[in-house]
Amino acid sequence: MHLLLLNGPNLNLLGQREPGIYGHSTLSMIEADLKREAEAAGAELACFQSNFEGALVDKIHAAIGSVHGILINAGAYTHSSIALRDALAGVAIPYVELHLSNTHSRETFRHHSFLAAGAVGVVCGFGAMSYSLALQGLLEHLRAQAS
Ligand code: CA2
Repeated sequence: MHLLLLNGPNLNLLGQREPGIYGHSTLSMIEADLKREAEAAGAELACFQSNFEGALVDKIHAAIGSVHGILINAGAYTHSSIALRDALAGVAIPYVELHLSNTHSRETFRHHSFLAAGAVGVVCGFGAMSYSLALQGLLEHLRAQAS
């Protein structure tokens, strides 16, 4: 089973700024932990972060035919990007949307997600653990689909 973790703009700064909101873990730490967790569950996880919307769209397109499921923290693009929504709908690969923070307890502009409607599920508010919970949810969904 091949999975892809996508992280959007500014998430490369994790662990270096605003630890009160986003925690102390760096993105590399989160990615390494999640790769181990995926491997233990018999899956392989590739990771990609970009601050560019088009680069994320290209990565989603490149997943056609080789990736079974996507985990995505699109950062601020969650609340603005019809391009990412269309790309995810276009490739028709099951995906889970996730966020470190509880976007619903923050500014109102973070309450709407352009990606949530097409997602298998959405996880938010558990810090770095959101990644792990999203992985578990995606694996469970893919296993149920396969059986
Ligand atoms: O809570 C999340 O995971 C978010 O996707 C993070 C985005 C924000 O725009 C979303 O509303 C919710 C922001 C990522 C910014 O990451 C930083 C990390 C450290 C320091 C500064 C920014």
